Amino acid sequence: MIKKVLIANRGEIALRIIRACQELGIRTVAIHSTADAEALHVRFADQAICVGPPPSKQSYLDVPAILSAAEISGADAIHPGYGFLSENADFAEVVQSCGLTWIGPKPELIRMMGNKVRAREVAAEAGLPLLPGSKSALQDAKEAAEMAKKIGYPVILKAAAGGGGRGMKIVRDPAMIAQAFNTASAEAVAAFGDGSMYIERYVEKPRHIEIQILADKHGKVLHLGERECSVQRRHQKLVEEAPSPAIDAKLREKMGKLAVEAMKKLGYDSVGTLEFLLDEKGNFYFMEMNTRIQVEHPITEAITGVDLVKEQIRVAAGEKLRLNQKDIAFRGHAIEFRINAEDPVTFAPSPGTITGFHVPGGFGVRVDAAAYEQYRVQPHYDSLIAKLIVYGASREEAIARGRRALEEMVVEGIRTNVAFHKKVLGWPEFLEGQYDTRIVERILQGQGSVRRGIEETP
Ligand code: MV4
Repeated sequence: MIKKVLIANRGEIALRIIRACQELGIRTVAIHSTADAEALHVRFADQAICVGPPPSKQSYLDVPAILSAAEISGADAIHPGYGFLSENADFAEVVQSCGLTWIGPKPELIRMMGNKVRAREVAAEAGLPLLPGSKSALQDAKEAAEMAKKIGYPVILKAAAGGGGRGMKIVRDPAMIAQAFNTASAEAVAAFGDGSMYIERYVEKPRHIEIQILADKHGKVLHLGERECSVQRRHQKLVEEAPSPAIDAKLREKMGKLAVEAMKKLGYDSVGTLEFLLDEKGNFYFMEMNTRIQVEHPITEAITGVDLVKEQIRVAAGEKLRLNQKDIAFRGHAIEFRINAEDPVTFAPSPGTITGFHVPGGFGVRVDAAAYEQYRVQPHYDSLIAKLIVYGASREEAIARGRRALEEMVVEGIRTNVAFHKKVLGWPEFLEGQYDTRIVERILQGQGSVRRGIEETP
């Protein structure tokens, strides 16, 4: 087994990983920037090493500094969390070449899924349903136009190196396709250093559904059901729930089985998430795969009782999964609210000192937070300060508990999106479970805020 894990991350996920390690009897090493010297992950880890100044590039993304910290501390494994280096195949490879255990999937799988054109190819070969679109990267604007004509408008151009909504362009008018291709490709070169593009039929009012996978290094692959992540603003998820109100047991089993079979074919060997679009008719299509633990993993933990981070560490250490698919039962309903330090109207980050902080508690409430009273929210990092996860026997109970818990939440001294979450829990289409990825736009229209769809998103 792993003896000492270095956590190459910060914030609530670093704490989440430390807690899992403590329960497994594994020592922990936190790394931190000078700005995070007082952070909870530093205080709760067995050991902490400063790896650089506040900017992420010089600390949480500084590979030589992180590897030196691993060497100095005698860590035998690295957990990357989410964001930062978590989906960097080169980092995973160098971690392994240093003789350390990488707590994540094989680097080649990270690389494969990082290229969205390649991911589409392998997903198709592995039997996952795809939207009509290009089988490989588009050569030029002419090919984009030919493909679009075949697929039928509207279409969406996506950057192979993009993902998570970055580098996409919707095209509704055939007269615009060549220009859209050239602009999008040039933007992709500027953003990712890779102008490769692909094309798909555009789905108008999709829901974002993702399937949680858990696999070991011995060929066993399980699915832990889906998460509904359609409550997003500019590709930032705000509220997630499990199960999805749009998915029944039959569809869950169908999607889960397809995902498991595909992951078996690929030899997937860690936690991972397959993202799908669900259209208005109930058809689902593979979009992309995330090869890391995700922010919203706790809602799956709540309804399955499986500790995903502990399982992720165990399988990385080479242990066989003790769970079987028949042991995975879905019970009750969970909702996660991402509490961000941001202006409720402009959504601009709102750094500063938290002068008052009280988190809700009681039955069915979990708060994963790295903030505390007198904590200073840094401008250098993302604005997530806490995740509130509520669980109930039914969706109605989870919603009522969410309302109650949000009322208990106190964050003073900075601005947050707590009021937005209360609004979601009063929004009829959310309450009915009948919403799609544009729900946030509609909620914000109601309060007269700036609206931008993905058409205008750079
Ligand atoms: C799409 C789409 C409609 N049709 N692809 C955005 C994130 C990335 N993973 C895929 N995305 C989309 N791809 C086709 N063919 C609509 C989106 C999309 C979206 C997807 C999930 C959640 C929120 C979204 C918001 C806008 C657009």
